Amino acid sequence: SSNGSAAARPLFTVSSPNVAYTDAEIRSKYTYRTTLVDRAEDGKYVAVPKETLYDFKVDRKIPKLGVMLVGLGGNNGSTVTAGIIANRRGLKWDTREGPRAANYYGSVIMGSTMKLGTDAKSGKDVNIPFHDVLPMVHPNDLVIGGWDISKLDLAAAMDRAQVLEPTLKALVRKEMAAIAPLPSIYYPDFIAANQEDRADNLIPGSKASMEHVERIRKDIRDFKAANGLDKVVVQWTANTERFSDLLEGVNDTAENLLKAIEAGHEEVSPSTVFAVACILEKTPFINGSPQNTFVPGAIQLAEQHHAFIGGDDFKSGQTKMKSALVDFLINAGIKLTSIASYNHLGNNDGKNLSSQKQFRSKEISKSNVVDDMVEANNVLYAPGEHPDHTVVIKYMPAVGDNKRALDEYYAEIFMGGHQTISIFNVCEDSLLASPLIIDLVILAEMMTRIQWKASGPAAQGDTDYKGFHSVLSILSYMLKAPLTPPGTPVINSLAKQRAAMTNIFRACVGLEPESDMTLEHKLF
Ligand code: NAI
Ligand code: DG6
Repeated sequence: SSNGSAAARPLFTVSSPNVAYTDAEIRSKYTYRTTLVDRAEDGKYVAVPKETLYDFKVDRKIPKLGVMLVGLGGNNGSTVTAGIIANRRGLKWDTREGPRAANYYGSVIMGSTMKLGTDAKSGKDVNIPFHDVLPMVHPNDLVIGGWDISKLDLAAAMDRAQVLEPTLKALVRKEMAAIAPLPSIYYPDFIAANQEDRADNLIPGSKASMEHVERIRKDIRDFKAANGLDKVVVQWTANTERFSDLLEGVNDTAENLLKAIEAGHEEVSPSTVFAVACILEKTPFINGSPQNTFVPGAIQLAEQHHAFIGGDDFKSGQTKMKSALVDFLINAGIKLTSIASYNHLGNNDGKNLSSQKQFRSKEISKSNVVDDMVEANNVLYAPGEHPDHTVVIKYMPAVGDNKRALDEYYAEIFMGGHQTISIFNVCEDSLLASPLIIDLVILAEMMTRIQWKASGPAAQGDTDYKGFHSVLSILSYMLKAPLTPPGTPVINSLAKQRAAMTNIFRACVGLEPESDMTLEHKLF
């Protein structure tokens, strides 16, 4: 097991008067440097550098962590579970292309590195695995469970998913067969009617109720106790639901939402009931689907309970490319004028999305992903101007989980010329989503162990450490429609999202943000 090893033997320590290590904690003093801008009456700007001092405190004890997936028996749920089992056991299997071995490719935490600094002797970059920057849980140590409205055990579920190689399935079959999803709540109006035939594992009741909330809370507590866990993170990877109507007096405040659940209001979705149960249980809850699970009342409830939430909608293939490519085009000064995004897929997700209301949820989350990049470039775009953007999804059973995504980016270049970029992206959807599920769990758990307080004049006498805001916008890199604390901006640019993650974690160990200035190689 990797449990505890990072705390005992970190790959690096920081030697600085601003950083202190104890067995239990890492404490750092960090100067956050920003720029405040004033606009004068003549339209000119005055930029003023600003420094804010923070103290960060990181709990070094790596907990025994459970992850409970809503939709455990789906393509993502069964694939990520088999993948973790295969990694834990270091499995190798045969394919028609030769032997393959378990890996965590596609996980930022497990598969990518960050620059720690410059080698004191050679001057070369020293890079470390992302996983080592803070004492994080290792995915091999996750205990997995969860709920599904379909009662198939995970061995049968992975057969139904048609994602993994038969040789790999044979190696994990026994362990997978021992995992059966807990019964779940099913309010038929929220997902496509074509899902009804798999709903055979249900908690009685077809509308929201406090009994449902309490049942889910008990499931979490029982799972924790049965597996001797310190903590649990819950993630929604169940079917995409339709949007809930936002109604005054129903889901606009925490109090009204709780009353609406008690009254069995028809606009409270299963995913919101799960979110409320997790918030009340102080268990981080992440929404991997596009629907508006986090109605204003749910966000307020999370804030009141200092519980962590994150969402929405895993950003796996087409959108991840989009949030990198559009960033590149617009920051290169190229005027993107339209994006046409088409895709077809044949898994159960595609089947559910063939229904209009569920497709609409996905269309919304896939469409708003370039707004901030466009708005930021006031040289290319006038206020309110934005590229045309269309999103099409078609259900094509034959291709199964092997999603095909075709994108055309059309841009205006120098002197009225045009650039057309056409992308054909083929991928096994669940093999892209599974590492994101892992990253989201590990990051969300890590955030439960980081505390901060203002230091210096900004502290204004407040000496208590506190957690980050309930809405974990640090998870944005993995999510298509990032949820941010109310009133704060949404960042879609993939590069900025990654920089936020790495630099916040670096700050926790007293390191400066990753800088690509490399003056040491330019000023000699
Ligand atoms: P899937 O349809 O194979 O799995 C969903 C599972 O949820 C099914 O087993 C279903 O029985 C279960 N379910 C439905 N309602 C439930 C409820 N109320 N409680 C418990 N279980 C329930 O879909 P897949 O491919 O695993 O995707 C899961 C979700 O993740 C979908 O909403 C999809 O849109 C979203 N997503 C997937 C991405 C990917 O790359 N695979 C990327 C972005 C989002
Ligand atoms: C087809 O759009 C089905 C969806 O569930 C996507 O596969 C999923 O949202 C991933 O989308 P993207 O845009 O991140 O590849």
